[in-house]
Amino acid sequence: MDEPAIYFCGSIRGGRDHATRYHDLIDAIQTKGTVLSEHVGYDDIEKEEKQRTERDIYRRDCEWIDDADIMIAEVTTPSLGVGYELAQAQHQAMPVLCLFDTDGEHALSAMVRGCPHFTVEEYTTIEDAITTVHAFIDEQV
Ligand code: 6K6
Repeated sequence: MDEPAIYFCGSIRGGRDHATRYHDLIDAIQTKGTVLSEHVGYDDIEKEEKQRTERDIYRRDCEWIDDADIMIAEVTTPSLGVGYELAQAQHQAMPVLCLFDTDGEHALSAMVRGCPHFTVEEYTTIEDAITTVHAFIDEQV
């Protein structure tokens, strides 16, 4: 695998408290591969995606997950959509890294932390998270 296609997951309707972090992680991931779901880090995702129906968003995101080689999810803010995407990746036997900030307000779901298919890594600084992400991608290529 030369230049992996990476699907990045982060909360949208679950809450945008960590949107800046998603943006920084996406930038860092782009040095190692192609991020299919760049929009997850946009400040104005609601405006960007206003023209699309929810069915269109669902279809497009599922197609991108089908095309992805690796999934990286920032799971600090609980999100139904991210949980759904993680299950899709497991179904496709795709490598999955979940990043969890230990300073967050919520405990991580046991369905994520307990899933043997997912690599769950805790972090406290964005620099640590980026180091973890780069090492995970290097292991897959
Ligand atoms: C319009 C208004 C608010 O959000 C929008 C556009 N919505 C979405 N656009 C693109 N991807 C989405 C959208 N909603 C959910 N997703 C996918 O689910 C992303 O890939 C995220 O990783 C995940 C977020 O799910 P929720 O449940 O937090 O929204």
